[in-house]
Amino acid sequence: MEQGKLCLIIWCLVSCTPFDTRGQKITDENQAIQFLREVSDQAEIVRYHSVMANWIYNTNITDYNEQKMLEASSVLAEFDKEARHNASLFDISGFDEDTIRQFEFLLYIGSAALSSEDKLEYDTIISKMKRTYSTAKVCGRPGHNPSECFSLEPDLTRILADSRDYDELLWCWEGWRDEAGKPTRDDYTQFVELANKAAKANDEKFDDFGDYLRYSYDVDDLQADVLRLYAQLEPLYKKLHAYVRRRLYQHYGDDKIDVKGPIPAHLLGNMWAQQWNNILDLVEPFPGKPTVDVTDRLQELGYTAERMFEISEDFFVDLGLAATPESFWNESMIVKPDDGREVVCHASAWDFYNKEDFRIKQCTDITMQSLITVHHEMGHVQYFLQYKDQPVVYRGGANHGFHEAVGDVLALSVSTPEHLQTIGLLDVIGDDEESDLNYLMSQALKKIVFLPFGLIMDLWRWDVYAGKITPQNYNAKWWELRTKYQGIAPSVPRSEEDFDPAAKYHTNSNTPYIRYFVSYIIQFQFHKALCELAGQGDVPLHRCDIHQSQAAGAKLADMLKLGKSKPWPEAMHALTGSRQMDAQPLMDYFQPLIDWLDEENGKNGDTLGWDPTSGSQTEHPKVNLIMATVLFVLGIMIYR
Ligand code: D0Z
Ligand code: ZN
Repeated sequence: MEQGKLCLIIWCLVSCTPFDTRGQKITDENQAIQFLREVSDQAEIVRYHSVMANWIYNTNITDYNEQKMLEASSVLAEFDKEARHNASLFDISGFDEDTIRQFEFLLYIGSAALSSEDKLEYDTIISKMKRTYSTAKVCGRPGHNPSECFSLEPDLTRILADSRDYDELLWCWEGWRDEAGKPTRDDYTQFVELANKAAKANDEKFDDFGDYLRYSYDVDDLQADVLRLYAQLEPLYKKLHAYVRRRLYQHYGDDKIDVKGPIPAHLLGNMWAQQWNNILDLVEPFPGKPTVDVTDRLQELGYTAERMFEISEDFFVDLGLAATPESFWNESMIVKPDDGREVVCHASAWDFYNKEDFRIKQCTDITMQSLITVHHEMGHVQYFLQYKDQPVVYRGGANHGFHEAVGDVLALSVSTPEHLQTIGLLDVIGDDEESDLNYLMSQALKKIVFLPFGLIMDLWRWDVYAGKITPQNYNAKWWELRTKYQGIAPSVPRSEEDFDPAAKYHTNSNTPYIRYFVSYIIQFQFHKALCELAGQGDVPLHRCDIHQSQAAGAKLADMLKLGKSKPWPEAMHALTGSRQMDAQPLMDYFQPLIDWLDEENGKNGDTLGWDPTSGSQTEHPKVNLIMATVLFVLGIMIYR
């Protein structure tokens, strides 16, 4: 739509809003409700145009499309600012709880609170970082044509997953960091300054941008909460870590793996070592059993991206949940284009805010991992569909972790060997204890392994926003966290020339990450509750499949329909009976594997944990300084 119409909307918001001429705040609640309704209707239109411009850019990266996207973003920011201003003309103190809640959401507008110049700079920097990441390619692969270049999706992802060649993996790992991480260091530094400015512009009470982002979780101290949860789960991670390290030692040898140290970061099957399921073949507890990874099978059967999305759609619909509209199937981009277009391949789900247009963009690969991602994205779309009739301020997850959990919860059922057999993706499944442990191992490599990574992404950023980590130690602090929590270390020297946090999409795209940590905890709470509703309360949690349970589907839909109209503990209570994040269901799910790991680690005489200094290639400025001094003194002594 024409800029003119958008301007009209904004102008109307300013001047059509009735206000008391004596400068007193408006106390009439009917007027307030009318105002909220108008803002929501107009927000639908302004947002639609901004999302559309974004979509066009993300599915066709060009300078022109970037320009259009930046323009639309600034129109949206002006709109949000006006809405906030007009909301402030009301005295909300005597209003109904729900009216107050809606007003409060209008007050916090993120980066839109910046001046229009700063906002443009902020958007431009993020767009530039995202573009660097999305168009990065690694060339010069040893033994290949020097002009042959590799993109993250699918090339580098596949190499990381499939190769077992130490040096080839390292080339891939280092090359990606050189191309996607390093170049955005200065942009990122500038971004942090503007982000902090935005936090202050929302409300002086925010110390910095991290403080602003944590606020949406509506708890006293989110960092303390997640650290407490992780402390409960860390023993599980360390057991798994020690076991995997032993198996890698057996495969790669003692010159590559130190059985008491951190694990080399490039050997775990994933570019960021955030999930290790791709090396299941190296670590499977009982190798002779039927496999639980259906990648080969999907390829043998000639599966397409469409077919994978249909599998997911069927699972949602069979629970009695909403079907995706026709336009979803026509307008989504579920295959990487081969017409020379550059696109943002990183998967995403889109709500166009007009109650009918919902899309997914994914460079779908024919693998089990990708099938899980399909379910993850379809979970977002299901949430969009369920809350579409809420006012715009309520169209979001009860908290961000809820939004991330929906698809993953369903995938917990879909991934069970029994279910995969039902839909023809596994021929034979073992129903003995050993097969069970193989399956639990593959799940642990996705779920338990993710926890420390899901935590450190924002531990690092929160400290950056707070000024506790500065550009002078960006990378050193990153590796400190990587080693402390994940027990991994780089196998090539890293320095402040590098910028490894930005070799991850969410850093360059400014997407917060603690939502995934939260999701990985609460999805097991949801799974447990749904399994009970599905009449599977007696089945071990890891074998439960809620397939076709109308009771489970209905209760889930009830929670999703709320959007963020109620505080998240209420939404959680309605489904699970609990008002808190709770790690217990996750621990129950994995209990048989944990027992087995105890036994196995005991047999191998392995001690848990790692010496953070052994095997690390990170530069230690203090050590360097001491070395330099020692050499200097020695030099003087010799000279004399
Ligand atoms: C474009 C959001 C979703 C709605 C938010 C509403 C969106 C993209 C992001 C993409 C994925 C890519 C792989 C799966 C999701 C992502 C993380 C963590 C993770 C999660 C599950 C999993 C493995 C890893 C990662 C997403 N819409 N408030 N976001 N996942 O902003 O409007 O599309 O990055 O199995 O590291 O890969 O959450 O879907 S939007
Ligand atoms: Zn997601």
